[in-house]
Amino acid sequence: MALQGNEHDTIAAIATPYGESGIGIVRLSGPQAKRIAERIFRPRSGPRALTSHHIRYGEIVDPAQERTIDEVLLTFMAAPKTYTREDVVEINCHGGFGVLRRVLEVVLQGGAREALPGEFTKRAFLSGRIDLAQAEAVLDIIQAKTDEGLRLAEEQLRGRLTQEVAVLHEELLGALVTIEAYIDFPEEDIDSPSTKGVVEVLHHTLAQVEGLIGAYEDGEIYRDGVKAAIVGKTNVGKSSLLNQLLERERAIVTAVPGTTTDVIEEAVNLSGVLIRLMDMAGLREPRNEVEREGIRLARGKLSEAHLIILVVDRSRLLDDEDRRIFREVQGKRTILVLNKIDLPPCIEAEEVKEETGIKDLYPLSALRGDGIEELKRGIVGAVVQGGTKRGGGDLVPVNLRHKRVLEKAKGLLEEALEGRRREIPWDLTAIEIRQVLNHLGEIVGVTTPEEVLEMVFSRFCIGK
Ligand SMILES: Nc1nc2c(ncn2[C@@H]2O[C@H](COP(=O)(O)OP(=O)(O)OP(=O)(O)O)[C@@H](O)[C@H]2O)c(=O)[nH]1
Ligand SMILES: [Mg+2]
Repeated sequence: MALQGNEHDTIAAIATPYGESGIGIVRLSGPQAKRIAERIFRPRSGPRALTSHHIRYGEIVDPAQERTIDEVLLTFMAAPKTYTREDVVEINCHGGFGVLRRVLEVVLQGGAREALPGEFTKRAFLSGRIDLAQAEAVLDIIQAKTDEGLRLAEEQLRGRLTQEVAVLHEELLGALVTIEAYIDFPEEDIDSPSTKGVVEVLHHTLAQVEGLIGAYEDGEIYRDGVKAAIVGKTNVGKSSLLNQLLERERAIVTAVPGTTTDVIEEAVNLSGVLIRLMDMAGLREPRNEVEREGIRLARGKLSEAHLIILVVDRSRLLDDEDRRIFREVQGKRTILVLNKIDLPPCIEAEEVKEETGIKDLYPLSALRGDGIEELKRGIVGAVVQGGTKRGGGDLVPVNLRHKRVLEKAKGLLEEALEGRRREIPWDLTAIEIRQVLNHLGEIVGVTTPEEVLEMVFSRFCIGK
């Protein structure tokens, strides 16, 4: 299997990105790390033998030819106080691909093998230093694109989700022990488990699991950004608005209705939240094949958007095309933009609020930029307020893998509750609770199947 390798091997990899940079790092982990390093490292002064957690200055040489490869800083860190809990060596070289490749080569010739993607972190997991949810957090930290995404990942690395899951695990286990004692030793006169007590635990666990599933959706917003679709009929200024929000001329703007046909997606960071803006064709009865296709695409994007930015042209009367769009976005989280306030008004804000039922309204001029800052704040507000069921400061990091596992747990908890209502035999309830416990264990990696581990770690880059 791709990720298995022998866990007693000493692994090595270039841990920094390929390309030119100030420094680049070759990293080793495993029982041979120190021996290999001492073989290829010539300190400028002091003994050849390396001491733990000291940085040494010297050269890496190819021992076969006694040729210097690079001038480096080398750190040896003895197990167990290391990232992997094994002996680790980090060699800080000059950051050129050629240099790093040569250093890695002599390390490999010395007896290490090339690390697989995520293998360092997998070792940290296998050695018990971090659990699976924390290992995933490492990846999220590397991939975080916004401050909020980073905050969430760091929360997870500190074990936030693990703690929440541990509490649920313990409560359920308590219920299971009571039930099993009753099933296993009926002759010992143990009281029948109180249905009420067990049902309470099941209800409470179900509510918590549902809360965590909700937290996934909130977290997704911070992790992957919010998809915001700019919607309206043609010529209302959607592309002009996109350009204003991006502060550059990304989309073509003309006075011809039907200018935009493709979907244009661009991300902008608003107060730490990544907003993925989508500008698209104006929604109307298509005039030709190109527009028909554009509108079909636009409708698809509209349905996947977390937030709709509905644009209305204030300098024109509302018509059937506007109204059809109002109906189309109904039920979605929408904020309203009243554009072209630099022109004489034809409609009142109140009128549009009433027709759309949307209170969140921003008058602006996408031509001149008036009102754009207010809209930016409004977008962030709509996302954060509408998104976080548990309150902004209390996000729990839940990823898609956790969510899938939690959904299985949820289904089983509902079945178990239904079973108690119908007063089925206790051993069936016990089986369901045991399955829920297994699923909760999967989140932190106690009962995680090997394929899942492989999937998690293969998403990492080599060298992490
Ligand atoms: N006066 C004024 N004109 C604007 C404003 N916003 C956009 N326009 C003009 O309205 C016309 C259409 O703007 P676009 O941004 O292309 O509108 P759109 O909604 O993307 O149009 P389609 O792509 O055709 O659906 C252009 O001539 C813009 O300059 C505004 O706030 N004030
Ligand atoms: Mg356009």
